[in-house]
Formats: sequence, C-alpha cells, structure tokens
Amino acid sequence: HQHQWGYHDQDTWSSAFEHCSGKSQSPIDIDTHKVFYDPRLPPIKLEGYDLTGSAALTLINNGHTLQLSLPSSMRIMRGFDHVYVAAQLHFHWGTTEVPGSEHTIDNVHFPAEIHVVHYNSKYANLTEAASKADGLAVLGGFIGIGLHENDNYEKILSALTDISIEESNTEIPGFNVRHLLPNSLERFYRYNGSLTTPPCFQTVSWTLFNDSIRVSRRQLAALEDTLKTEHNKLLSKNFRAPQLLHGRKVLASFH
Ligand code: B30
Ligand code: ZN
Repeated sequence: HQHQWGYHDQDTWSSAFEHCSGKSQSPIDIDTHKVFYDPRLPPIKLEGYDLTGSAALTLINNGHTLQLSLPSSMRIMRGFDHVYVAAQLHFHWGTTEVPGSEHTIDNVHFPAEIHVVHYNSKYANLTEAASKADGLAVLGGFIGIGLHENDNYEKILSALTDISIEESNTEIPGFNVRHLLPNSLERFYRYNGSLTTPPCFQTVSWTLFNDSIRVSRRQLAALEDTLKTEHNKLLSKNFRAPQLLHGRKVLASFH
C-alpha cells in the first residue's frame, strides 16, 4: 500500500496528520530518575501466545517495517475491565552505526525495539479500535546485542531474504511468541501515548519491559541490512524521535 509519510520527513507529519502534534505522543525518553513506582500496577498476564503447531503466520515487509500478523487467540489479561487481543507485531531499528529503538532509557537508544500490538476486544478489529481512547495496548521490548544466537528470533529473521522486496510476504510456522519477549514480564514502565507513526492516534496504553532481549550481532545485521523499501532503498532507521512528555507521568512496576 502507498504511504503518505516517511521517516526522513517526520517533522512534517503533523501537517497532514493533526494528531501527530498532540500532547500525548510516542515514543518518549524514559528518565528512570523521574518515574513513579506504582505497587498497584497489575502484572502482565499473557494467554494463548504459544502458537506451536497452529496455523502458519504471515510475515510481511510493508515498506516501513517487518510485521508478523497474529491471531486474536493471543491476549493480554491486564486486571482491568478490558481484555486486549493481539493483531500484529513489528520492529523498529537503525543501522550498524545508529541504534534504532523508538523509546530511549535515560536518553540512550537500544539497537532495536519490538512492538506487540493489541486492541480492546470490545472493538471489531485493530482499525476500529485505533481511534478509540481505550483502543490499544502495545507491549514494547528493547533488543540488544548478546553473544549467542537467539533461536526464537531466528524463526523470523531466517525468512527475511524471502521478503526483501517491499510489499512481499511469506509464511512461517507457528511458534511460541512469548519467547520474543524478555524472560521477566514483571518489571515494566507504563504510560499513555500514541501510535508512533501517522495517524499518531493518542490511544495507546504503552508497556515497556525493563529487561532487554538479546540477539546476536549477525542477527541484528540481518534485520538492518536485508529489507528494501520504495525505489529499492534499504529499509532502515524506521524510528520516530522521542516526543515531549507535556506533564505525563511514567509509572514503574518496580523500584
Ligand atoms: S506502533 O506500535 O505505535 N509503532 C499502527 C499500530 C502500531 C503502531 C503504529 C501504527 C497501526 O495500526 N497503523 C495503522 C495501519 N497502518 C496504516 C499505514 O500507516 O499505512 C499500518 C500498516 O501498514 O499496517 Cu502501512
Ligand atoms: Zn511500532
């Protein structure tokens, strides 16, 4: 599909998408000395994330990210009135020289970031939910470099060469999507923000896990160097700059 926006002109997003200049935009920098510990934050409970042996999953290069479609049998139970069901996961990254996470911790970028996008089950689908105040919950994980190959990430990364061209897709076998997230889901930050791309709707309850995920240097390079966007240009640096907090509070589930 055609996009009305790109990462090189993110300063101009708000001229075509009014929400992009709102006061609850994402991503943000998380200043760890200014977060508020909240002992009452409900723990993240995931259901149905193990897709081993179930239907194949569609992996797509949509020209601005690498995206895996997910079934609505995957759910977050948050301890509120609402259940959030999964729609897709995708990634943001940079280059070997430029770390490309969207959120930063004390002004430092990680090499990459995973977003698992869920919508409130009271709405019919992601598109319906995206503009509703209680519409979306995104789980974010920071991806760093470790010494070992990450076998779980390899299930996605080994398919990249099949979808190097924009708008191409492939199928990968079901696997345990829980294993793409950090071991501990207990330590996280929570704040109210937006889609990090146009139309920038301010409808996302963000959860960012404190513990990072590790992939090997080779695996990160595969993410950074394989996919192409329009005019056969390298798809990289698909991250938005941190946005102002405008008085929002960032909560932490831990000390
Ligand atoms: S994020 O997690 O904040 N990065 C959407 C979902 C999550 C995030 C950003 C955007 C989203 O659902 N966007 C609308 C659907 N589109 C349309 C579009 O901009 O044209 C994105 C898509 O592919 O599926 Cu490209
Ligand atoms: Zn994202």
